[in-house]
Amino acid sequence: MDINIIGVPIYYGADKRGPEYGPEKLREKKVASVLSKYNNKVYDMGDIHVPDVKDYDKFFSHANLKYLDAIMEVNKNLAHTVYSSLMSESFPLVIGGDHSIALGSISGVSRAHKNFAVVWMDAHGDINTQDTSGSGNIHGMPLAKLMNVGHEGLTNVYFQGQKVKPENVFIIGARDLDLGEIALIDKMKLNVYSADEIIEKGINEVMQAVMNKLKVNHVEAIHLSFDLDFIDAEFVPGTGTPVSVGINVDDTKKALKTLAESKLIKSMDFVELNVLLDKNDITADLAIDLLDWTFKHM
Ligand code: DIR
Ligand code: MN
Ligand code: MN
Ligand code: MN
Repeated sequence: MDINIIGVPIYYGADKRGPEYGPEKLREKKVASVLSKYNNKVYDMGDIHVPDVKDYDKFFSHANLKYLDAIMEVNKNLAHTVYSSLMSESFPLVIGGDHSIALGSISGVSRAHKNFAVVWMDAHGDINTQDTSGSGNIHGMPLAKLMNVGHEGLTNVYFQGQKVKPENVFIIGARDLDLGEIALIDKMKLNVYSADEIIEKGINEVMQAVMNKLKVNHVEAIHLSFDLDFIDAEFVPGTGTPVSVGINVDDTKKALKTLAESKLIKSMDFVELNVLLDKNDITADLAIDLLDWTFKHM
């Protein structure tokens, strides 16, 4: 297949420096040539422009949405880039950057597909709003906005309103949810498979449950949004908000393999590589290994 690598060098959603160097780091690690094995043609489309905003200006347009204007702008441009990529029958691989960029990538996907699923592999739910978030960090909110909950600047990125149906949202690996997030998950009846459930039942059983629901829902495509903190903190020093009692690397690979072999993944985010926190490139090398593994099974 044709793969479009789209870099988004942004840290504004995390309000912590480091993820903005993710795209360059993975290029340095030869991500394009790694993915061009397995008969892929890989096109590095470069980076989405991220405007310069000073730290002291981050609350400029909202008291609990840091860097709101820049994040809206970046995601609008990212959305159209992802949509254009899908229209040219390519696979957009969006490399972050922090997880706020899922807002743009999934908005682009939403314009291209009628009935698609979002598989959100993350220690967090990223389903806060400006009212429930304790941090004001937008990387903890994209999933809420994509379901049309929260600030209208963010729910209306690229086009107005809901981008993904709640029944098609699958959160896997959650173990650090805020109270407001739990309330919204219950209200919208989202499919959540916690880290505890994975540890208890085993990853294969959980992934089978996910695959069954995808089938019942007749989805035509999966957008995979992979946050490195899905993996247990022990194995990912280079991510901004690591959480322990998580998923080991073997189980992560099993989950990615099951999803890839479904042949339904048509687009993907790979986010929250914090280059400044990484130790000896452990997390960057793991990132390359996981991408290699995933595309090998597609
Ligand atoms: C927390 C942390 N729930 C927040 N979220 C993170 O700030 O909303 N998401 N780290 O990736
Ligand atoms: Mn996340
Ligand atoms: Mn996370
Ligand atoms: Mn995050």
